[in-house]
Amino acid sequence: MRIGITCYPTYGGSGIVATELGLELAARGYDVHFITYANPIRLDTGAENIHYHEVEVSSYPLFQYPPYCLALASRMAEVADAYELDLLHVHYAIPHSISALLAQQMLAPRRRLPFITTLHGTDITLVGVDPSYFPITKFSMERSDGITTISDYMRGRTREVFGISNPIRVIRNFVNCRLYKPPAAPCTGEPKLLHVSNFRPVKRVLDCVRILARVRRDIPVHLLMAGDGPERVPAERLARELGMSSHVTFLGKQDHVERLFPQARILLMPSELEAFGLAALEAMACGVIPVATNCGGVPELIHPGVDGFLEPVGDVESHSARILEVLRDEEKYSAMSQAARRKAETRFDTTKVIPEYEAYYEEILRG
Ligand code: GMT
Repeated sequence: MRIGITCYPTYGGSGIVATELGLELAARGYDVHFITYANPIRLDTGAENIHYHEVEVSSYPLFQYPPYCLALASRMAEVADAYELDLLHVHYAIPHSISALLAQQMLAPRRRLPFITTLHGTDITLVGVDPSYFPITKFSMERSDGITTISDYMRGRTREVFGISNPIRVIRNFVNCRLYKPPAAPCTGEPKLLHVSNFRPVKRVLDCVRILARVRRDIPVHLLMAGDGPERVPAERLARELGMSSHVTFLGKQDHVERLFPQARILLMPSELEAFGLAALEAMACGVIPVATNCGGVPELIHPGVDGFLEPVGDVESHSARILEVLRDEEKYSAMSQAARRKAETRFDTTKVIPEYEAYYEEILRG
C-alpha cells in the first residue's frame, strides 16, 4: 500500500504520532510519503520506502498570507499522481483535511483517492471551534473518507461540538516500548522531575515551577524542562522569582526524548486540557510515574494511584503531595513504575496499535 502522510513536522504530539506511524508502516513494508513543509523530526532513518516531499510556499507581494493550504493541495495531488498513492492520511484537521479534499477533487476525473483525517486535540478543542475556522473544519470532516481520534474523549467532543454524524474510529496513541524503556541502572543523585511540551498556555508550564518550589521545601529534587514555546520565558522568570533557577534546567527542543525520560522519576503534566497526553504514555513506557491533571482523555491512559496520578487542574499542593508520597516510599514508587511500564506494553505498544491503523486503511480502501 502507498500512503501519503501530512502533519505539522515540527515539535508537537500530532507530528510525532504521524511520523512514528509512518516509520512503523514503512517497517511493515508500506511505501510511505511524507508531504509536509519541513522534514519531520525523528524522520532520520534513511529507509528506502520512506519518502519526503517538501511543500514550497512561494510568496508574492500581494499575499499578506501565503496560501499554504493551496500549495499543500497541489503537492498532495502531484505526489499522489506520480507515486500512485492509495490514500492520504492527514494529522490535525486544520488545514490538512481541506487540502486533502482539494487534492482528491483534482484527481477525481481519473481515479479515487480517499483521505483519512486524524483529530489530535486542539484542532477540535481550541482552533477548530474558533468561528473563523469552525465551518471549514466541520465541512472537511464531513467530507473525509474516514475520521480517527486518539481518545474516546476526543470522539465525544467532536460529535458534541461539530454535530457531525460520520463514524469516528478511536485509535489511541502508541509508543514503541523497545525504544522507550526503563533505565538499565537506577537513577542516582537528586531525583529528577521532567516536563516535556510545546510550552503553550494550555500546558500550564508555570505550574511545573511552582510544584518544584513546593516539593523542594521537603525533598531536594531537580526539574528538567524539555521543549520551547511562548511560556518558556515566563517560566524562567518565575524560577528566578522563586529562587529556583539553580534547580531547574531548560533544555530547549529535544529530538531524542527517549533518552531523557529514563533519567527522570516523575513526569509533570499539569495541562489545562489534553486530548490524550502522549508525553505521559512515553514516560510510562520508561517506568516514569506521570503526575497529570484529570482532564480530557488523560483518564483513559492513567489509572490514578496505580500507574500515575490525576489531580485537579491548577492544584499545585495536590500535585506536590503526590510526588512527595511516591518519592518517600520506594516500594510504592517501584510498584507504580512497573504498573506504568506494563500498561504501556500491554495496551499501547506499537505492536498493538499499528495493526488498528492497517485494518482501518483496508476498510477505507474497500470504500
Ligand atoms: O499539545 C499540543 O498542543 C500539541 C498537539 C499537537 O497536535 O501536536 O497535541 C495534541 O495531540 C497529541 C498527540 O495525539 C496528544 O497527545 C495531546 O494530548 C494533544 N494536545 C492537546 O489536546 C492539548
